[in-house]
Amino acid sequence: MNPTFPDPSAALAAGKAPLHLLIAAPRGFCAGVDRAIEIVERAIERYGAPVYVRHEIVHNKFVVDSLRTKGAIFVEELDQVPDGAPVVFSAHGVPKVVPAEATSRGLDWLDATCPLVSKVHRQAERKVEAGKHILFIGHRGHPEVIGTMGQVPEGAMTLVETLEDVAELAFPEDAPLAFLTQTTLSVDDTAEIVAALRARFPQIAGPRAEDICYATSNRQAAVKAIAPRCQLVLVIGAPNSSNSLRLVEVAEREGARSRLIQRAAEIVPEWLDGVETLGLTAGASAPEVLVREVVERLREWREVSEETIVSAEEHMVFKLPRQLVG
Ligand code: 0O3
Ligand code: SF4
Repeated sequence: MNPTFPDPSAALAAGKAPLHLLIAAPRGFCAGVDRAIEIVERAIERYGAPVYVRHEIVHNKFVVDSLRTKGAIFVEELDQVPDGAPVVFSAHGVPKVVPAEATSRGLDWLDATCPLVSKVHRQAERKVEAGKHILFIGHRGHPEVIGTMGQVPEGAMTLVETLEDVAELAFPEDAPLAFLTQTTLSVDDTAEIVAALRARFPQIAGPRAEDICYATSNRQAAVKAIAPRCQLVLVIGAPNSSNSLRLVEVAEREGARSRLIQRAAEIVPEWLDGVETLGLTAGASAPEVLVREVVERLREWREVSEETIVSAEEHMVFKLPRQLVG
């Protein structure tokens, strides 16, 4: 809260037109990202550098680069980890074969999979044990999707990305089906896909509550709260960050132009032409320091007033793996 409104006449005298910022809250780091980064930092303290990390710990270059300077080495596959080196699995989760292989090689491994992603993994196993075939709503090729599909035997899960995919499913109406979802999807798109699944397969079993996590839902709702008042919404996040990409879509559906940026330097000054109210948010993997960097950049061009619009409070904290406690 605490909006600071500059004196418009002073701003105009300085040759800078006023720009009002609506900053979404909640934004930025979620509990799963906080935990994943802390796991890497503590692993470096515990084992000494280097500590290997399989895949970007979270999808943010700034975070990855800072951990690299502390002694993390990022690789894509376990076979890039030398024998005897400690390795951390990223927040997005890994197929079951990955920890199994790490164990068989005698590696010290730590799992930074977000507990909310792990919860979906366990649901997948349980549904398959109960004889269900799973329809998994998610984005093909995303590491969380690869990780979740890798919890069950091949052929036990079918990926559904769109309404068209639902229409093309060849299962009989009474097939023993269940659905699960990726944690970082669009709340609105997913609701439509789930409704289409329920219409085609009335007996389909679903999770009791949405698998889309609290942080994803809250960040999308926070964008909905600001975007209708903005001509432009900037989302700080990486192009491979699913949850950040969804925030751009939400802003655009609410009628604002929206751009995904990784750093302040990517802002094109012309984007601000005609913009009086600018929305600002950050994906779950983007640190707050980058939000401040953007605000400072905007201040170089315009007289900026800031207003934070809080649409929810978050108090979630996840426990660290027991190997790192005590
Ligand atoms: O899954 P997504 O691409 O949004 O991942 P990010 O950007 O690293 O954000 C953290 C979310 C996550 C680890 C999976 O839920
Ligand atoms: Fe966990 Fe949600 Fe954050 Fe993903 S976005 S790491 S599921 S809290």
